[in-house]
Amino acid sequence: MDVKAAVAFEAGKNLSIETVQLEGPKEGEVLVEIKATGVCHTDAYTLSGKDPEGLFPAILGHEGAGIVVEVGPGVKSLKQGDHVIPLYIPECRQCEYCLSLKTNLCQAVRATQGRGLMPDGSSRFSFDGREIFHYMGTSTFANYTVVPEIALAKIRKDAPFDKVCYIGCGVTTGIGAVINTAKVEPGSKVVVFGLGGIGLNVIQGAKMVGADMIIGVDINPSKRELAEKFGMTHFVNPKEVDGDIVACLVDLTNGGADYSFECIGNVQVMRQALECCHKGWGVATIIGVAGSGEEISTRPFQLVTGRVWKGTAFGGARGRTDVPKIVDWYMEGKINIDDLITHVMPVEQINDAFELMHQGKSIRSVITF
Ligand code: NAD
Ligand code: AHE
Ligand code: ZN
Repeated sequence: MDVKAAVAFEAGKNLSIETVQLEGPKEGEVLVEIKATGVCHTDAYTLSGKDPEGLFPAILGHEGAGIVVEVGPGVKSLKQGDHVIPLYIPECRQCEYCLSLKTNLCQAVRATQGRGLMPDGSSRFSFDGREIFHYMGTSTFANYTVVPEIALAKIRKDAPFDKVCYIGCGVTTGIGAVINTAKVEPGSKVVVFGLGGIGLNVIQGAKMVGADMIIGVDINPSKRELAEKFGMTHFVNPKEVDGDIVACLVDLTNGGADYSFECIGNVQVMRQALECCHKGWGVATIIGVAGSGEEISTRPFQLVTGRVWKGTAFGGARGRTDVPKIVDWYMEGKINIDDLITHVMPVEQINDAFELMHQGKSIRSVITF
């Protein structure tokens, strides 16, 4: 079938709106009509050429929501008309990783997904007879996409697509990092580096679990107001700190953070996130994604003396199980998504969404089809 898609032909170039061809779903696959998709910084990261797994030409996008149009042979858990959120981390409930209950990193289709292909090793997308790669197994920058059954969370039908698409990445990543990965306790002192689409959801999660002090750190002072609305109690702009930012944060927390979160993708800040933690118990959770070849470093003494560095993908959430529950939280008014969606635009304007992100003017832009 013909599909409207924003195609990334080359790293560093604007996306191009094209009519591409999409083959129907094969064994275990599902054709989904994408109704809305968010634009996450990770899409920009891959488009920039810094992602070692970045492939071109590709259809990016991993924060979508839509409706099942057709199911392939063998699909049992979904039917035409179901509302779904595609998952860049599937949940097969059968692999060693799923069965361990120690991680959400289902590996059932990870190898082919990382090569921009469906589990059978081929692509469903093409343009002028040339193969186009899938992205993160989701490719939501198209009005139709094909996704493995295990990579779809079925959600309630009354949830608005242009809001709950954000649960496909940013909301779940931020709130999940607090609840599932760091397991922040009530009364904690929390430092959040980067107050964008992820960091504000970390703040929202920290407030939900009853953190006492929630310090937001960002070089863009315009992020302050919204962060305060979501529960930030103190704001630190590193550009306005005289001297060392780590010393400033240790001082402000009276000994260090119980929990810190890096939501930028900057390896120097990842070090600050660890070193601002409290001696003996502080835990720094890395959420940001850093470019190919970049590395983190610290004095091992930081770890010897009890600080912990950990990381999280999709907030440790098991998508098919957890995403429908987070959609319920939104529908019940327990979490705020609306105020984080600062821009909504048709797919024809998708490059503006990337521009707004780079200029620090948006939190989340949502693309509608
Ligand atoms: P964003 O662009 O919306 O937000 C980034 C924020 O960081 C901005 O407010 C910016 O002003 C701030 N910032 C930049 N440099 C800074 C610095 N040196 N010190 C302090 N603040 C600084 O991006 P986002 O969509 O929130 O994504 C954030 C990061 O999280 C990206 O690296 C993205 O790839 C990653 N991410 C990871 C996961 C995961 O599962 N681990 C999921 C989603 C996004
Ligand atoms: N291809 C990248 C990996 C980037 C990465 O870490 N992605 C996160 C999700 S970011 C969503 O916005 C993730 O889920 N990681 C686990 C995984 O298996 O990819 C690189 O740097 O190589
Ligand atoms: Zn994302």
